[in-house]
Amino acid sequence: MSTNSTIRLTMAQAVIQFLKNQYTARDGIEQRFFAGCFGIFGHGNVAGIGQALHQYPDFRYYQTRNEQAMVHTAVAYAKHKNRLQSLVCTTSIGPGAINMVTGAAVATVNRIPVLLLPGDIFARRNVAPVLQQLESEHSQDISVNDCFRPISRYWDRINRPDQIITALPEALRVLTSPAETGAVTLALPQDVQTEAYDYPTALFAKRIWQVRRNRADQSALQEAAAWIRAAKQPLIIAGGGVLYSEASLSLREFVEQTGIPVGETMAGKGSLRYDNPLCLGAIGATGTSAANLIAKETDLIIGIGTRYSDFTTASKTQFQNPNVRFININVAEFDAYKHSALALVGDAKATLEELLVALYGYTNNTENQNRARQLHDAWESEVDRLYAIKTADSGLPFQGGLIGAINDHGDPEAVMVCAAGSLPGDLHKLWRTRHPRQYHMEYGFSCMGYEIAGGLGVKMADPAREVYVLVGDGSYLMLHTDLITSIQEGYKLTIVLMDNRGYKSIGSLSRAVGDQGFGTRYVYPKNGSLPTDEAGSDVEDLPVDLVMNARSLGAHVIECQSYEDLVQALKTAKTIDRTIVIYIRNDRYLGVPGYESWWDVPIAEVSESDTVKAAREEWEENRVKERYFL
Ligand SMILES: Cc1ncc(C[n+]2csc(CCOP(=O)(O)OP(=O)(O)O)c2C)c(N)n1
Ligand SMILES: [Mg+2]
Repeated sequence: MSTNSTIRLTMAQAVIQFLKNQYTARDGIEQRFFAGCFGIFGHGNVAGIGQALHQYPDFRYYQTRNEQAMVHTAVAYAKHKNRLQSLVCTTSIGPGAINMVTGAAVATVNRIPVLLLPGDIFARRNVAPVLQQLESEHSQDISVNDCFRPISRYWDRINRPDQIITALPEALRVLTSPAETGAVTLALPQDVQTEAYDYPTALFAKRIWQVRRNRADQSALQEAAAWIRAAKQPLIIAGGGVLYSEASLSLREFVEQTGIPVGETMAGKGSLRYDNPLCLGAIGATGTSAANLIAKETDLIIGIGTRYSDFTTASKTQFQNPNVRFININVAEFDAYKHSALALVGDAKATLEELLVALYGYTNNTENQNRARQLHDAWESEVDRLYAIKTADSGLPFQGGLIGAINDHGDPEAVMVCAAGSLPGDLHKLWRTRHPRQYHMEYGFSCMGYEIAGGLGVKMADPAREVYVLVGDGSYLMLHTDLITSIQEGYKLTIVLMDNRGYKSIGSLSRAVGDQGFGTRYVYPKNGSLPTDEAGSDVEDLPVDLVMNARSLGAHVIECQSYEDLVQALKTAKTIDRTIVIYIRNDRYLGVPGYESWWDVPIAEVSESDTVKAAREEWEENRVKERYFL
């Protein structure tokens, strides 16, 4: 083939041909980057990307029921693949396109690669306004797809077919960059998708994007080693970067050799096995007593692959040692420099291994190690205590106990998927993580509705594992319809649906801010207003039947009343080969407590309510503990 040979394709055909030939490689292991394309067709893509997908069946097309859901599926797929593989999402224009906005933010906030191809209004303009077009009196260069700009790591609108020749490689550079990745949006005008162009054949050659393990600067590494040697009580915070970098074994070795204990963020949970004696488990607002007590005292935090969200830092109150300082290992300079840290800008695995060499002969003192081990053991007893509580005073099952049932009786090699509600906090504390891929929590955006769609993405990424989706009734009601896709494509999910008739999480938060759970119960209004928790059981439940709902979508459904029923249902689930929904009601009020931590949710400064006034006073006392790390 001559170097200047060309091939005549529509822009959409060229996009799919290009995407088919993109690969990533890390540590010599190569994989196709895109496993296919999810989508819903409308006039904005059916004749363009839709036609191209039909023409190239080797680039698999998947249906979804909801555009937001398919982006969750793509995010979960890419997260489970440690960002080395992903999925593409195509939509029509207008509402179909911006239904992806929430999913795009999930991707970008969590730093997960997904490629979004929303259809766009005619570049040619003569027939405007087209169906679903947002008109603007001050510019014709505006469409609803501009909403994707702030939530995309790369955004482009392709107004001529030849523009993809430079746009697609940029899109892939960003998607495969561990430091820059997130949602990438290429808005594809409906007319341009169908226009033909003589594309250079070289555009469609196989491309391998090397995901390099960049190293930190040598002098920074030596300085970090000196800081660690000088520290009185160092603590590691393991974030999602540990998992994406596949650094768990290197972290274990680092911990075994240095004796420095580890707290885990929501994204980093599973970095160490729960029973490693120096694994202190969850850290921060949803953390364990073990991690949080040491976090209060530590004078040196080694943050690995963490963004330091307010849940991790307990709204900047968790680290109370006046001399505390930070060493941050991170691929992204932005995160590495947080909290005035000594920045080790580099890959977690490579940097940890080099730091360990620089620390030759060092070990954390025995007193620190013993204290960490004792706190670890005490925490495990606390988990045992909570796992043993099967029912609340109401007679309904207790969520903490139900989590124990799934952890004890579910498949230990399975993946647990969750995102929002009261479950994430309980799971962060209580879930005993046995392998690095087991705890799949979307807590960067904590987006209700991620659970089932995300579970599908995980199952597609790792079909050999059982996938347990833990979902509250609120999240389920918001977005559950891709349960159908899991059945259509034969990807079995075991969905445990925890029904507490509303928002247990926000109900409890509402009571804590003095508002009696207002607006968080699924009940009929009474005297013109929605009853609060003060109404107790004097309420009328809504006639919603989630069991029938799940069954109507094709799921195998088991309804449970008790802890024992759930254990039995989990056993049955293993023998069923299609998506199964295990439905269980549970108590709204009995919660897993907090441990040595706080979260800043500001309370009304003036109010007529005594409970709000009291909550404000308590808030003011805690607020003063918030620190700057300068
Ligand atoms: C899309 C979205 N909307 C609103 C919220 C705020 N929010 C967080 S948890 C929650 C309630 C979740 O209810 P449910 O799924 O039943 O879980 P529960 O709190 O009862 O455990 C709400 C409304 C959110 N996280 N995501
Ligand atoms: Mg609920």
